[in-house]
Parts: sequence; structure tokens; C-alpha cells
Amino acid sequence: MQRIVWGRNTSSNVMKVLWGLGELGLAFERIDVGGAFGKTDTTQYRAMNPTGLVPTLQEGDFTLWESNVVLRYLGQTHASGTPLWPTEPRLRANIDRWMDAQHNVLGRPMTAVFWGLVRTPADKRDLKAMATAIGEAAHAWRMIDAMLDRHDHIAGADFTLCDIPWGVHAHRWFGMDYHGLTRPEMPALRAWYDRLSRRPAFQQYVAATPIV
Ligand SMILES: N[C@@H](CCC(=O)N[C@@H](CS)C(=O)NCC(=O)O)C(=O)O
Repeated sequence: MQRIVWGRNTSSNVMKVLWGLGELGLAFERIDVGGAFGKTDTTQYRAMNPTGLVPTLQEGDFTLWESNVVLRYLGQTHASGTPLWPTEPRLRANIDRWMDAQHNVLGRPMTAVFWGLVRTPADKRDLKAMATAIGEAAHAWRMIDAMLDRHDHIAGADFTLCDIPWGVHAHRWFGMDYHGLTRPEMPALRAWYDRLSRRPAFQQYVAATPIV
């Protein structure tokens, strides 16, 4: 079955799907759309994904978008009942909530930090808004640091689907020093990030792409 990921590889939401596919050892083709590549406002793309955002996954005649939903779908179809995506309802719900929290708690401030530091020239930055966003992002990361103080991964001892969305953003959080980000120390978070950095699929689909 042909599997296609539509989306530029510099997008955090595309990276989640690529990393997930890599963890599962699933073959796919990727087509650059979005950002400078454009092509997301075409009739053909909007028919697949009416949001006009990336990523979009195509598997044969099935189409899916929303990165965390795509991860759950891949977990369900290729890793159900494994530590990555267990079937026991409470274990799964725990993983699920951390995936939602990435979008709902970290998403907005992290986007503001990233756009402010990486995609806005230094003389055009709104420093007050940046400081607020960094504080809010740090609050979200502290939550994760507290989990990682208790176990090696966010939901428990094992690497699970919820480590992927947070891990993509951890790469930016720890990689934005170059752009002038100063962060509060969070040793457990840093140790987890170092563990993720040893995973081949993370290296290939997240770490190898410049933060731009
Ligand atoms: N909730 C969506 C958000 C998707 C999203 O915001 N994608 C961004 C890139 S990270 C996008 O499409 N930006 C416009 C573009 O790249 O052209 C998801 O998780 O897939």
C-alpha cells in the first residue's frame, strides 16, 4: 500500500508523523508542501485536508490529518497492545492526555517562542511578549520535568506515543540557545531529551533538520 506524507520536513507537526513512522519502521514517501513550498491552497490539497495545514497522511485511499491523530492511528494500526500504544484503557488514556496537553498547554507559547526567536529579526522582536511566552512554555516543561523525575519517559518507564510530540518540541527548546533562549534548569527533562537523542528515528527525522 502506498503511504505518502504531505508536508515540509521543517514543520514540528510533520516531524511528529515522520518520527512515528520511523519508530514503527514503516516505509513512506514525503512530498514537500507548506511554508515556502506552498501548494496547500490548491483544490487538490484542500480536498485532502480542508485546513490547508501540514501534515497530511495518505495510505492507499485513506487520508488523515492532525498530527497527533495521525500518531494515534499509526499506533492503533501498527503497535496496538505494545508499550508504545497499550490497549489497557487507563494506560492509554494517560498517554492520550499528554498528547493533547502538548497541543493545548505547550502549543501556543512554544509557537510564540519559536516564531519570536527563530523567525523574527532581533530588532523586530516584542521582548515583553517573548518573556511571557518563555515563562508559559517553561511552566509546561516543568510539568513534564516533574513526570520525568519519577520515570524515564513521560507516561512511565517506556517510550510511548506521547514522547513524540513533546520530544519534537524539546529539540527546539534545547536547540534555541543559538537564537538567544535562556531556560530554567530542568535536569530530568534534559536527561530524557538526551535519551530521545539516542533513538535512530529521532536522529533521522528531528535532529537532522535545522531549526528554521
Ligand atoms: N493541529 C495541526 C496543526 C498543523 C499546523 O499548524 N501545521 C503548520 C506547520 S507546523 C502549518 O501547516 N503551517 C503552514 C504551512 O506550513 O504552510 C496538526 O497537529 O497537524
